[in-house]
Amino acid sequence: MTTDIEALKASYKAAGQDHVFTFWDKLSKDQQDALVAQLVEFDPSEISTIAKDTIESFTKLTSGSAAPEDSSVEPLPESATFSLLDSSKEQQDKYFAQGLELIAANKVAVILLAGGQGTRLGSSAPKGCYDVLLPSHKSLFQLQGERIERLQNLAQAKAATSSTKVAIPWYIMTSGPTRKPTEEFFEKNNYFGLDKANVFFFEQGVLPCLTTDGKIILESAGKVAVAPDGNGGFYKALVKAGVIADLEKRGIEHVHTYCVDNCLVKVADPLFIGWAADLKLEVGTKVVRKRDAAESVGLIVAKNGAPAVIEYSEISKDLVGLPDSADPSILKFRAANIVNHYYSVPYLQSIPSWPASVLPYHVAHKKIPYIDLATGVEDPKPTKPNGIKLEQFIFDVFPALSLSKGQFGSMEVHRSQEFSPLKNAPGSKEDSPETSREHLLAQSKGWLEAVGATFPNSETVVEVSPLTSYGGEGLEKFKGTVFDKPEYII
Ligand code: UD2
Repeated sequence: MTTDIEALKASYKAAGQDHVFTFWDKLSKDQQDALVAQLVEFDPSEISTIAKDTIESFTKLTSGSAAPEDSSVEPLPESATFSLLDSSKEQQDKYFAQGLELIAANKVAVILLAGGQGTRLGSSAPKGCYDVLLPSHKSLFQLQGERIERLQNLAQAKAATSSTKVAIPWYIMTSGPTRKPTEEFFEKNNYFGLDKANVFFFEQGVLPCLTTDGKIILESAGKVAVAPDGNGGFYKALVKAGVIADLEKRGIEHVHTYCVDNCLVKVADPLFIGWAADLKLEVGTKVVRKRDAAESVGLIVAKNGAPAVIEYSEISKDLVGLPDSADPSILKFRAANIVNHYYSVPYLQSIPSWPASVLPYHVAHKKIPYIDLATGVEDPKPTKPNGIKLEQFIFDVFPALSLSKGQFGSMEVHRSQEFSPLKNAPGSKEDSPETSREHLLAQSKGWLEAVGATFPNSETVVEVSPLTSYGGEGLEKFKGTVFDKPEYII
């Protein structure tokens, strides 16, 4: 397909973005074609409008001149929350059984958010490939794949009467930089034993990086600097990549979506799915108690009566540290977002009807490789942030849901059992490969001690494979076992 170059140039000029053609005449035919292939993907007037609106509102927010939103912010009402910390085992078992039935009926799928670039971790490979140095040296992707396998087996036993093979389809959202290495990793690891017909890779969109006055940045003479459009790009990508259509084709009704870097994530958690299905939620989210006021997590709140998440990068200082009025020893706002969401398929099917305002753009100040338009000199590694990346946040759809109509719910879970994010480089005090390993092994040991196993030597290391146990079940045979060797993988 030949592009009308003059029309393209005119559309970029009309949007004040025609500087992207600064080096046009110096480009080879191939370079010109590559630049055009990028430019036709964007709507320059939309980019300029987003830039204007977003940068203005973000500047107000960070300069403290934004309207004081704090007054309209309260913790989520009890009616919209369910806590594993203070509900009965019977109630939890009931939801778990309900969720497992849904899995056994092939009505549950999983969507993994794996488009992030993990810059803080300092690894160039996709985060899911990361080995947190467990005795088994399993990657995060492998742990997640094996949890799916274990659940399929638990549900298959339940569905023993029917001939249907239980499958939990796994949709993996990547971004440009993570797509190829992720697919290669799955191929190399034979999809961690899963049937590759049930593993589906798709890609989120990208957006141009901008200068702080809203101009598209050229990375080089013939290339626009781009970045993934944020985990909120998930919704557009689901429609564009045909994931919704595939969910419909498979008769899926419930979706679990989660963050790749949480080594404790309960993938397709039957308890979570059963609870959300029982309450007929459109969207559900898991939270943990915030570790401390400084933890880099979003906060699940009620804002003007609707569910919302205030991201750690955008929350006001006074709000984040407010003590609880009833118990000053804990934070008033302590429901930490952990990128662990439930969606009903009917809700996802409504995506094409959403207004653009449902998903605003957020601004992240970043170091962006660029070419100087005046001198033609490239700076591949700026030493300080020189531009902005626009991204959408997956939880920004929450305010469009009604609490009074019961469309949204929040489930509080045990941090030690469900949340240990891998964010920071080795050696960091928190959220590092070392803390991931420590929390995973502590969970395994806790499961075995709960069935009556003993560890005479506190140095003993034991790793329970997800294929052996999903959440601590099926370990009764270790009752009375004395684990006295240095290391076990069971
Ligand atoms: C995320 C949450 C934050 C808190 C924290 C806990 C959002 C917007 N923020 O912050 O509230 O829960 O995690 O760990 O969710 N991703 C993509 N595409 C992108 C960007 C991110 O797929 O363009 C994925 C990424 O691979 C990961 C998840 O989204 O699975 C969270 O991304 P992150 O780790 O960059 O988010 P973080 O830690 O800033």
